[in-house]
Amino acid sequence: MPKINVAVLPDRMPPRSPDAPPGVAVVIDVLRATTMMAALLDAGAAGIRAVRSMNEARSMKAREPSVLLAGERGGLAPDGFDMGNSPAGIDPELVRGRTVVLTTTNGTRAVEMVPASMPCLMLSLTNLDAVAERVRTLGADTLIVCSGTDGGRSSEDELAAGLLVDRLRTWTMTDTAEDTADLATGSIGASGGIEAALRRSFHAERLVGLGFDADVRFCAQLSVTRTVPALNRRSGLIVPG
Ligand code: 3SL
Repeated sequence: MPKINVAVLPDRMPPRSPDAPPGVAVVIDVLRATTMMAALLDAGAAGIRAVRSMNEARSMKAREPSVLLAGERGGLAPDGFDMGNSPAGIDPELVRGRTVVLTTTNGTRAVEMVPASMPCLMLSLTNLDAVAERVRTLGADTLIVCSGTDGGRSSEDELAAGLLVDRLRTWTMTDTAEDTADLATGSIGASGGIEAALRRSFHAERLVGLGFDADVRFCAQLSVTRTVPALNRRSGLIVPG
């Protein structure tokens, strides 16, 4: 059976030996970057370029003015950006057919930190079952990478990670993967549902405080899309996989 592991933060990814088979990485930033990626593709975006810095994003726009700039710092759209990081606020008229350059504090950083040899898929609660099916079909050792929040662990990322592991219980699980699955199912039971569990996170409270309650509700939806954003290593674009 393939092995499933969870890195609770990007810098806790286990070291890889150069001759190891590539496996698959699944990056999660439930609030809100990977949910945003699936929602942008669902709204018709041609592709997403995930970059770590705002400078990088702005120079891409300078080189290629047709791209849209999206993202956040401190949860809010940076000056001059076409949109923030709000999946509930996407304007399909604006994004249809366009390439979106996305930069966020934690999620796009996590994508960049995945070793270039690994195929990379994006998980959110909204596409959980679609990603689980994809991973099962690929049948390769899988590393789930939680983006975390400002260097600390994120309960909402670990919730989604645990639900993915829970769907792959027949696989060989590392101790971290098994603990994550048990904690996720336990926390949903104790909270009375996924949205309630998500709302208990520090990050959800912060977003609600910034006026993004609709995003928290959006991000809490379970398996409402079949879109599996995947990083195309040749073009550098995240597209439906
Ligand atoms: O840090 C990130 O990648 C963001 O998703 C955080 S926020 O929810 O948009 O503030």
